[in-house]
Amino acid sequence: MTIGIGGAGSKIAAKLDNQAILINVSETEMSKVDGGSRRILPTMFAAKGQLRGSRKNPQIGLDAYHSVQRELQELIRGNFVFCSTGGGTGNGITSGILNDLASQEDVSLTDKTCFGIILPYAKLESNEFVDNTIAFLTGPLSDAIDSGNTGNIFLINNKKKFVEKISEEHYNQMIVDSLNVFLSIPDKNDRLPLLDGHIDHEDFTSFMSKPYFNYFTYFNYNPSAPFEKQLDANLNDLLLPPDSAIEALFLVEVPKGGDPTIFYDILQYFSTKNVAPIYSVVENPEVNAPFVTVSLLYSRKPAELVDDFNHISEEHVKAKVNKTLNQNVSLVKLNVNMEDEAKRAVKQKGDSDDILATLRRIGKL
Ligand SMILES: Nc1nc2c(ncn2[C@@H]2O[C@H](COP(=O)(O)OP(=O)(O)OP(=O)(O)O)[C@@H](O)[C@H]2O)c(=O)[nH]1
Ligand SMILES: [Mg+2]
Repeated sequence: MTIGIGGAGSKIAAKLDNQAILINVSETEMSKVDGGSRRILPTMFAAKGQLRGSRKNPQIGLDAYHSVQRELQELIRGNFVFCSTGGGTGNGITSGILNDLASQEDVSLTDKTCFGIILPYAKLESNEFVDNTIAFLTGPLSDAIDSGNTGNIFLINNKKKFVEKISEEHYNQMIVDSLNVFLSIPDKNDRLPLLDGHIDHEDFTSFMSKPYFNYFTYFNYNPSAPFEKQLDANLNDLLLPPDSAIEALFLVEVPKGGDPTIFYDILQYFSTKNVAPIYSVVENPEVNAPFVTVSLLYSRKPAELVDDFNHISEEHVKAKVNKTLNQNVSLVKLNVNMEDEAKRAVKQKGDSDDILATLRRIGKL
């Protein structure tokens, strides 16, 4: 199930899933979204709030979160949440959800929540959107990821929308179409004749339950050309560009009677990156050429995340982003010494299971 929070989150969730639950503090904005099923209107305490939304103030969204906290904690389990980081509602309510996740004990694999997060294009959008985004990325999002309690995070980039002057409706459709290519992987494994490997629903859920950023792309694959070049040439510019992969998953669809061995070169590529992907090869009579869908999971520290966000902005915005960053947070470069970290864990908790848990939490296992 899909949950959409705030303006952007609701519009995208409703397009992705006709059973989506939509959440907005603004009745007016909510009434303009078609589709989805249930709608939740958290209670606002500020006068006139119910009509006007959070007015780009995440604190108002966060306050409203408390009126639906219990219900949302249940609803998000094992589901997919969409929000933008620029406004007040999606940012504020999702910050509440992430703060709660960060303070929970371990969340089980099937209860993990994935997040689709829409980032503003700073060059052409307001300062508040930029400030709110930085506070969100470096605060609640990073804390929740560090706790290991989130599933995959998809960072959706609005740059293309503004640069190519694409209508909101069309851009949302592009995002949803793209997500559907990735999300259809387990169904294709169910439905189509399998030629090699296998990705079943459990494998897919397990991949989606890891607290990393998910970047995926897909393209017609030419088996006689290097995979790496094709991966670079077919960047999915609806998402933030990836960093080096920690884990990967890919599906190769070959035409009827196609060569089922072309995936070995892709495995070879990942082996040079020290990644052992899960994969499968299916025969799809609807494709005319081999088609590959590939997903990379990667990790980012808060400062690097803001840096990524910087890269989608233009030069003159970077100064603005840096200024905000200096005012808001002091970021220490994390140099984790494994031995110190392990000793600290022993001192605190006193048994080796905890050390392993700690190493897992800091992403070293
Ligand atoms: N891709 C996409 N981006 C959107 C859409 N609507 C808003 N945005 C972006 O989302 C950010 C604004 O956030 P909204 O989701 O409108 O704000 P909100 O969460 O409803 O919060 P408030 O309106 O401030 O209460 C900006 O960066 C917009 O460019 C949409 O339909 N699609
Ligand atoms: Mg709104």
